[in-house]
Amino acid sequence: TSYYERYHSLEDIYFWIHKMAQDYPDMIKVLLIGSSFEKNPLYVLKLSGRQERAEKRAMWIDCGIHAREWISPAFCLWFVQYSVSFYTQNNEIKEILDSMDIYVLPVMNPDGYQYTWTTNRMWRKNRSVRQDSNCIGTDLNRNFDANWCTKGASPRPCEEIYCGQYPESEPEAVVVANFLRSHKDVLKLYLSIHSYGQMLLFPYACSNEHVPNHADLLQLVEEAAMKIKKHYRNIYKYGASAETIYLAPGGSDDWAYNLGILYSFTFELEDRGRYGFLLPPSLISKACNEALLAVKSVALRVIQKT
Ligand code: 0X9
Ligand code: ZN
Repeated sequence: TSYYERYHSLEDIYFWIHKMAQDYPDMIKVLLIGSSFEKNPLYVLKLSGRQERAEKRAMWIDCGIHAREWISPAFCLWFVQYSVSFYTQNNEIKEILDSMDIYVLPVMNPDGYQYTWTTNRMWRKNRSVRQDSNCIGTDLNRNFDANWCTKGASPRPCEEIYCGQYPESEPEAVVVANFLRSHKDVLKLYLSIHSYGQMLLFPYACSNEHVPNHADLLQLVEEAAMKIKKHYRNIYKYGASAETIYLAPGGSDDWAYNLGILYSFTFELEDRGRYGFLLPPSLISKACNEALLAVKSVALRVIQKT
């Protein structure tokens, strides 16, 4: 099996990031955008096509917000490898990379990810410590400033969906929010990769309201889900988060949407619960190929529309 059909430790992923930038100097740049609570670096890979076009737009993909969702960082690695190695052979990925720079954050929660390798495989949150509680960690996908800590999040530090002390109280959330804020004019598409459940979601999760471009977003994920069904005979649910999964405020996708990135999605990859977070390595390639198809489908539509 290839490197991409296995899961990798944080240390391995850091090594891989630098190796990729070295091997593909014309297409990949490494950006250090900040660091985590435990001072692990947060690296973003900037992917660009070889064709320079004026008015280049950009898209963002983050993986590994939740520590135990190992298929998520595995997808970011898969996606980067696919992009650079099929750029010359696959017209779709070429079109995407020539139209948009792609910012990929392979592990948004490095402290939590590392902890799932060393100590507790089912850890979800980051690893921040607070003075008023013995419990550790904030759910980074409840820490953004979108109806922060309302129904669907918890103010109690011991819970899995703890929202943190205030919006952007966590360094990982601040770093990502700052990057998105400073690139908001070029960013047209925001993607956050999670597991599990097989769902293609869009805002809002923080409210039952429909966003103004609901119909447009629905069309994009419906098309992506149809393609997955056709190519891989697998079913993905799709729709607004609040009605498709649950109410969950403080998420990065809703926050990015409100910032003005009007194509904002969360993809929940395989499976539907058989293995859950413990998706075996033998199923990585299928999960990633499905997600890749969805990412390409949505990105190409966004290029047409923006
Ligand atoms: O609850 C979450 O954060 C996500 N599901 S997971 O099982 N991976 O934890 C869903 C995220 C949907 N979007 C927002 N909640 N904003
Ligand atoms: Zn998640």
